Amino acid sequence: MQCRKCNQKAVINMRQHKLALCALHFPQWMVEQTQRFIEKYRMFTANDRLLVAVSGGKDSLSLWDILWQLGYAADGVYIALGIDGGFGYSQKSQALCEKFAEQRGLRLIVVDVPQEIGLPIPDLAAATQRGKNKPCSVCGLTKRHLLNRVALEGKYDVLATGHNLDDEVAVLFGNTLNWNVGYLQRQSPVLPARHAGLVRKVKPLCRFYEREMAAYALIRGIDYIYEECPHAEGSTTIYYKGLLNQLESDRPGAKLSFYLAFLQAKQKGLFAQSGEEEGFGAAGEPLYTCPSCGGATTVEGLCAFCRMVEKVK
Ligand code: Q46
Ligand code: ZN
Ligand code: ZN
Repeated sequence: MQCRKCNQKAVINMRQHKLALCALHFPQWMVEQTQRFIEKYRMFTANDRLLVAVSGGKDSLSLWDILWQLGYAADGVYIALGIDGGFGYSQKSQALCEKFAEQRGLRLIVVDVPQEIGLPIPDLAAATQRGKNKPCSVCGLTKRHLLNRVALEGKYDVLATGHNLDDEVAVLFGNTLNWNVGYLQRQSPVLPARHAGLVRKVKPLCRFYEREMAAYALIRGIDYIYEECPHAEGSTTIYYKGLLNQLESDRPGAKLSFYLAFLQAKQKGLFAQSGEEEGFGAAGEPLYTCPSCGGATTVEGLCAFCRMVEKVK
Protein backbone atom coordinates (compact mmCIF):
# COMPACT_ATOMS: atom_id res chain seq x y z
CA MET A 1 0.00 0.00 0.00
CA GLN A 2 1.37 3.38 -1.04
CA CYS A 3 0.81 6.86 0.33
CA ARG A 4 -1.62 8.77 -1.86
CA LYS A 5 0.43 11.94 -1.56
CA CYS A 6 4.00 10.77 -2.16
CA ASN A 7 3.88 7.08 -3.19
CA GLN A 8 6.13 6.09 -0.28
CA LYS A 9 5.13 3.13 1.89
CA ALA A 10 1.84 3.84 3.69
CA VAL A 11 1.61 3.29 7.45
CA ILE A 12 -2.17 3.47 7.63
CA ASN A 13 -5.04 2.68 5.32
CA MET A 14 -8.28 4.41 6.24
CA ARG A 15 -10.83 2.31 4.38
CA GLN A 16 -13.73 4.61 5.22
CA HIS A 17 -11.94 7.47 3.41
CA LYS A 18 -10.28 5.23 0.80
CA LEU A 19 -7.07 6.92 1.87
CA ALA A 20 -3.64 5.47 2.67
CA LEU A 21 -0.88 7.74 4.00
CA CYS A 22 2.78 7.50 4.98
CA ALA A 23 4.43 8.37 8.31
CA LEU A 24 5.04 11.92 7.11
CA HIS A 25 1.69 12.71 5.52
CA PHE A 26 -0.60 10.94 7.99
CA PRO A 27 0.16 13.17 11.02
CA GLN A 28 -0.03 16.23 8.76
CA TRP A 29 -3.45 15.09 7.56
CA MET A 30 -4.62 14.60 11.18
CA VAL A 31 -3.59 18.14 12.09
CA GLU A 32 -5.27 19.63 9.00
CA GLN A 33 -8.44 17.64 9.57
CA THR A 34 -8.61 18.76 13.20
CA GLN A 35 -8.43 22.38 12.10
CA ARG A 36 -11.20 21.66 9.60
CA PHE A 37 -13.45 20.19 12.34
CA ILE A 38 -12.68 23.11 14.69
CA GLU A 39 -13.93 25.48 11.98
CA LYS A 40 -16.81 23.33 10.76
CA TYR A 41 -18.34 22.99 14.22
CA ARG A 42 -17.30 26.51 15.26
CA MET A 43 -15.49 25.18 18.31
CA PHE A 44 -13.16 28.13 18.99
CA THR A 45 -10.93 30.67 17.27
CA ALA A 46 -7.29 31.69 17.54
CA ASN A 47 -8.27 34.40 20.06
CA ASP A 48 -9.69 31.92 22.58
CA ARG A 49 -7.78 30.57 25.56
CA LEU A 50 -8.11 26.80 25.65
CA LEU A 51 -7.82 24.31 28.45
CA VAL A 52 -7.22 20.68 27.45
CA ALA A 53 -8.25 17.95 29.87
CA VAL A 54 -5.45 15.39 29.80
CA SER A 55 -5.54 11.95 31.35
CA GLY A 56 -2.16 10.60 30.23
CA GLY A 57 -3.86 8.52 27.53
CA LYS A 58 -3.15 8.69 23.80
CA ASP A 59 -6.21 10.72 22.83
CA SER A 60 -5.94 13.65 25.20
CA LEU A 61 -2.14 13.99 24.84
CA SER A 62 -2.44 13.78 21.05
CA LEU A 63 -5.14 16.45 21.14
CA TRP A 64 -2.84 18.73 23.13
CA ASP A 65 -0.04 18.00 20.66
CA ILE A 66 -2.25 18.82 17.66
CA LEU A 67 -3.51 22.09 19.19
CA TRP A 68 0.06 23.01 20.05
CA GLN A 69 1.13 22.37 16.45
CA LEU A 70 -1.77 24.45 15.19
CA GLY A 71 -0.52 27.32 17.35
CA TYR A 72 -3.48 27.60 19.74
CA ALA A 73 -2.91 28.92 23.26
CA ALA A 74 -3.74 25.73 25.14
CA ASP A 75 -2.89 24.86 28.72
CA GLY A 76 -3.48 21.37 30.13
CA VAL A 77 -5.27 20.19 33.22
CA TYR A 78 -4.78 16.83 34.89
CA ILE A 79 -7.11 15.53 37.61
CA ALA A 80 -5.16 13.23 39.94
CA LEU A 81 -7.81 10.70 40.96
CA GLY A 82 -5.72 8.69 43.39
CA ILE A 83 -6.36 5.37 41.61
CA ASP A 84 -3.63 2.81 42.01
CA GLY A 85 -4.96 -0.49 40.66
CA GLY A 86 -1.79 -2.27 41.75
CA PHE A 87 0.39 -0.50 39.20
CA GLY A 88 0.17 3.17 40.21
CA TYR A 89 -2.33 4.13 37.47
CA SER A 90 -2.79 7.75 38.57
CA GLN A 91 0.85 8.35 39.46
CA LYS A 92 2.06 6.95 36.15
CA SER A 93 -0.39 8.92 34.07
CA GLN A 94 0.38 12.15 35.92
CA ALA A 95 4.12 11.67 35.32
CA LEU A 96 3.47 11.17 31.59
CA CYS A 97 1.39 14.36 31.39
CA GLU A 98 4.10 16.29 33.22
CA LYS A 99 6.77 14.95 30.90
CA PHE A 100 4.70 15.84 27.83
CA ALA A 101 4.16 19.41 29.05
CA GLU A 102 7.80 19.86 29.99
CA GLN A 103 9.07 18.63 26.62
CA ARG A 104 6.98 21.25 24.82
CA GLY A 105 7.23 24.05 27.38
CA LEU A 106 3.47 23.95 28.05
CA ARG A 107 1.62 24.76 31.26
CA LEU A 108 -0.03 21.87 33.10
CA ILE A 109 -2.42 22.44 36.00
CA VAL A 110 -2.70 19.47 38.38
CA VAL A 111 -5.70 19.08 40.67
CA ASP A 112 -5.22 16.47 43.37
CA VAL A 113 -8.53 14.86 44.37
CA PRO A 114 -7.35 13.46 47.76
CA GLN A 115 -6.04 16.94 48.62
CA GLU A 116 -9.15 18.73 47.37
CA ILE A 117 -11.82 16.49 48.82
CA GLY A 118 -9.96 14.51 51.43
CA LEU A 119 -10.23 11.09 49.80
CA PRO A 120 -9.03 9.37 46.61
CA ILE A 121 -11.77 8.34 44.15
CA PRO A 122 -12.14 4.68 45.20
CA ASP A 123 -12.55 5.67 48.89
CA LEU A 124 -14.82 8.55 47.96
CA ALA A 125 -16.99 6.13 46.04
CA ALA A 126 -17.04 3.66 48.92
CA ALA A 127 -18.09 6.44 51.31
CA THR A 128 -21.15 7.34 49.22
CA GLN A 129 -24.12 5.36 47.98
CA ARG A 130 -23.29 6.42 44.44
CA GLY A 131 -20.22 4.24 44.27
CA LYS A 132 -21.66 1.02 45.59
CA ASN A 133 -20.59 -1.14 42.67
CA LYS A 134 -18.13 0.93 40.68
CA PRO A 135 -16.38 4.23 41.38
CA CYS A 136 -17.11 5.50 37.85
CA SER A 137 -20.18 7.58 38.60
CA VAL A 138 -18.43 9.36 41.51
CA CYS A 139 -15.32 9.70 39.36
CA GLY A 140 -17.23 11.17 36.42
CA LEU A 141 -19.08 13.63 38.63
CA THR A 142 -15.85 14.72 40.33
CA LYS A 143 -13.94 15.11 37.06
CA ARG A 144 -16.73 17.11 35.40
CA HIS A 145 -16.99 19.40 38.41
CA LEU A 146 -13.27 20.00 38.87
CA LEU A 147 -12.54 20.47 35.16
CA ASN A 148 -15.33 23.00 34.90
CA ARG A 149 -14.11 24.80 38.01
CA VAL A 150 -10.49 25.02 36.85
CA ALA A 151 -11.65 26.36 33.47
CA LEU A 152 -13.86 29.02 35.05
CA GLU A 153 -11.31 30.05 37.66
CA GLY A 154 -8.59 30.32 35.03
CA LYS A 155 -10.93 32.32 32.77
CA TYR A 156 -10.50 29.88 29.89
CA ASP A 157 -12.94 30.25 27.01
CA VAL A 158 -13.14 26.58 26.18
CA LEU A 159 -12.52 23.18 27.74
CA ALA A 160 -11.36 20.63 25.14
CA THR A 161 -11.51 16.88 25.71
CA GLY A 162 -9.96 14.02 23.73
CA HIS A 163 -13.09 11.96 23.01
CA ASN A 164 -12.60 10.12 19.73
CA LEU A 165 -15.14 8.69 17.29
CA ASP A 166 -15.19 5.27 18.99
CA ASP A 167 -16.02 6.93 22.33
CA GLU A 168 -18.73 9.08 20.81
CA VAL A 169 -20.27 6.22 18.85
CA ALA A 170 -20.35 3.94 21.90
CA VAL A 171 -22.18 6.64 23.87
CA LEU A 172 -24.52 7.31 20.95
CA PHE A 173 -25.25 3.60 20.59
CA GLY A 174 -26.05 3.24 24.30
CA ASN A 175 -28.28 6.30 24.30
CA THR A 176 -30.07 5.12 21.17
CA LEU A 177 -30.70 1.66 22.59
CA ASN A 178 -32.44 3.33 25.50
CA TRP A 179 -33.81 6.28 23.49
CA ASN A 180 -32.36 8.51 26.11
CA VAL A 181 -33.58 11.73 24.51
CA GLY A 182 -32.04 14.07 27.08
CA TYR A 183 -28.56 12.67 26.51
CA LEU A 184 -29.04 12.49 22.75
CA GLN A 185 -29.95 16.17 22.67
CA ARG A 186 -26.80 16.97 24.60
CA GLN A 187 -24.39 14.83 22.55
CA SER A 188 -22.53 17.10 20.18
CA PRO A 189 -19.00 18.16 19.16
CA VAL A 190 -19.71 21.46 20.98
CA LEU A 191 -21.59 21.98 24.22
CA PRO A 192 -22.21 25.70 24.66
CA ALA A 193 -22.01 27.25 28.13
CA ARG A 194 -25.66 27.59 29.09
CA HIS A 195 -25.09 29.01 32.56
CA ALA A 196 -22.60 31.40 34.16
CA GLY A 197 -21.23 28.45 36.16
CA LEU A 198 -20.55 26.34 33.07
CA VAL A 199 -17.72 26.48 30.55
CA ARG A 200 -18.04 25.78 26.81
CA LYS A 201 -16.93 22.21 26.00
CA VAL A 202 -15.58 20.90 22.71
CA LYS A 203 -14.41 17.57 21.27
CA PRO A 204 -12.07 18.27 18.34
CA LEU A 205 -11.21 14.56 17.84
CA CYS A 206 -14.80 13.34 17.58
CA ARG A 207 -14.41 12.28 13.95
CA PHE A 208 -11.19 10.27 14.31
CA TYR A 209 -11.22 6.52 14.85
CA GLU A 210 -9.41 5.13 17.86
CA ARG A 211 -6.89 3.38 15.58
CA GLU A 212 -6.09 6.67 13.89
CA MET A 213 -5.42 8.24 17.29
CA ALA A 214 -3.18 5.31 18.28
CA ALA A 215 -1.26 5.59 15.01
CA TYR A 216 -0.87 9.35 15.47
CA ALA A 217 0.50 9.00 19.01
CA LEU A 218 2.90 6.28 17.89
CA ILE A 219 4.24 8.20 14.90
CA ARG A 220 4.61 11.40 16.92
CA GLY A 221 6.48 9.47 19.64
CA ILE A 222 4.03 10.50 22.34
CA ASP A 223 4.65 8.55 25.51
CA TYR A 224 1.24 7.68 26.95
CA ILE A 225 -0.21 5.24 29.44
CA TYR A 226 -1.14 1.99 27.69
CA GLU A 227 -3.04 0.51 30.61
CA GLU A 228 -6.70 1.38 31.01
CA CYS A 229 -7.99 2.56 34.35
CA PRO A 230 -8.44 -0.64 36.40
CA HIS A 231 -12.09 0.25 36.97
CA ALA A 232 -12.89 0.40 33.26
CA GLU A 233 -12.92 -3.40 32.99
CA GLY A 234 -16.31 -4.91 32.28
CA SER A 235 -17.93 -1.56 31.54
CA THR A 236 -20.90 -1.28 29.21
CA THR A 237 -18.93 1.14 27.03
CA ILE A 238 -16.26 -1.49 26.40
CA TYR A 239 -18.97 -4.01 25.55
CA TYR A 240 -20.57 -1.62 23.06
CA LYS A 241 -17.18 -0.84 21.55
CA GLY A 242 -16.65 -4.56 20.93
CA LEU A 243 -20.00 -4.86 19.14
CA LEU A 244 -19.34 -1.75 17.08
CA ASN A 245 -15.87 -2.98 16.10
CA GLN A 246 -17.44 -6.12 14.73
CA LEU A 247 -19.87 -4.02 12.71
CA GLU A 248 -17.05 -1.80 11.46
CA SER A 249 -14.94 -4.76 10.31
CA ASP A 250 -17.85 -6.05 8.21
CA ARG A 251 -18.84 -2.60 6.98
CA PRO A 252 -15.93 -0.16 6.96
CA GLY A 253 -17.12 3.35 7.73
CA ALA A 254 -20.23 2.20 9.63
CA LYS A 255 -19.22 4.00 12.83
CA LEU A 256 -18.43 7.25 11.09
CA SER A 257 -21.65 7.28 9.10
CA PHE A 258 -23.71 6.37 12.20
CA TYR A 259 -22.25 9.38 13.99
CA LEU A 260 -22.39 11.85 11.11
CA ALA A 261 -25.94 10.84 10.17
CA PHE A 262 -26.93 11.41 13.79
CA LEU A 263 -25.47 14.92 13.76
CA GLN A 264 -27.26 15.66 10.49
CA ALA A 265 -30.56 14.29 11.76
CA LYS A 266 -30.22 16.49 14.81
CA GLN A 267 -29.58 19.50 12.65
CA LYS A 268 -32.71 18.72 10.68
CA GLY A 269 -34.68 18.78 13.93
CA LEU A 270 -34.94 15.08 14.86
CA PHE A 271 -34.95 16.17 18.47
CA ALA A 272 -36.74 19.45 19.11
CA GLN A 273 -33.96 21.73 20.27
CA SER A 274 -35.66 23.50 23.13
CA GLY A 275 -32.75 24.61 25.24
CA GLU A 276 -30.61 26.85 23.09
CA GLU A 277 -31.00 29.78 25.45
CA GLU A 278 -28.82 30.45 28.42
CA GLY A 279 -30.26 29.19 31.69
CA PHE A 280 -31.60 25.99 30.16
CA GLY A 281 -30.00 22.58 29.65
CA ALA A 282 -29.85 20.86 26.27
CA ALA A 283 -33.12 19.08 26.95
CA GLY A 284 -34.81 22.36 27.87
CA GLU A 285 -34.67 21.74 31.61
CA PRO A 286 -34.13 24.88 33.73
CA LEU A 287 -30.69 25.32 35.28
CA TYR A 288 -30.29 26.61 38.84
CA THR A 289 -27.20 27.95 40.58
CA CYS A 290 -25.63 25.86 43.33
CA PRO A 291 -25.47 28.07 46.47
CA SER A 292 -22.18 26.47 47.51
CA CYS A 293 -20.00 26.39 44.38
CA GLY A 294 -21.92 28.62 41.96
CA GLY A 295 -22.06 25.80 39.41
CA ALA A 296 -25.12 24.83 37.40
CA THR A 297 -27.58 22.26 38.68
CA THR A 298 -30.89 20.88 37.44
CA VAL A 299 -32.39 20.80 40.94
CA GLU A 300 -32.79 23.72 43.34
CA GLY A 301 -30.23 23.64 46.15
CA LEU A 302 -26.79 22.06 46.25
CA CYS A 303 -25.42 20.47 43.08
CA ALA A 304 -24.66 16.73 42.98
CA PHE A 305 -20.96 17.32 43.60
CA CYS A 306 -21.48 19.54 46.65
CA ARG A 307 -24.05 17.09 48.03
CA MET A 308 -21.52 14.30 47.69
CA VAL A 309 -18.81 16.33 49.43
CA GLU A 310 -21.24 17.23 52.25
CA LYS A 311 -22.06 13.59 52.71
CA VAL A 312 -18.40 12.53 52.86
CA LYS A 313 -17.65 15.24 55.42
S1 Q46 B 1 -14.60 6.86 35.27
FE1 Q46 B 1 -14.20 4.80 35.99
FE2 Q46 B 1 -12.85 6.14 34.12
FE3 Q46 B 1 -12.84 7.08 36.61
S2 Q46 B 1 -12.87 5.19 37.74
FE4 Q46 B 1 -11.51 4.84 36.01
S3 Q46 B 1 -12.84 3.95 34.50
S4 Q46 B 1 -11.09 6.88 35.28
S5 Q46 B 1 -12.92 7.26 32.22
ZN1 ZN C 1 3.41 10.41 1.92
ZN1 ZN D 1 -22.09 22.88 43.98
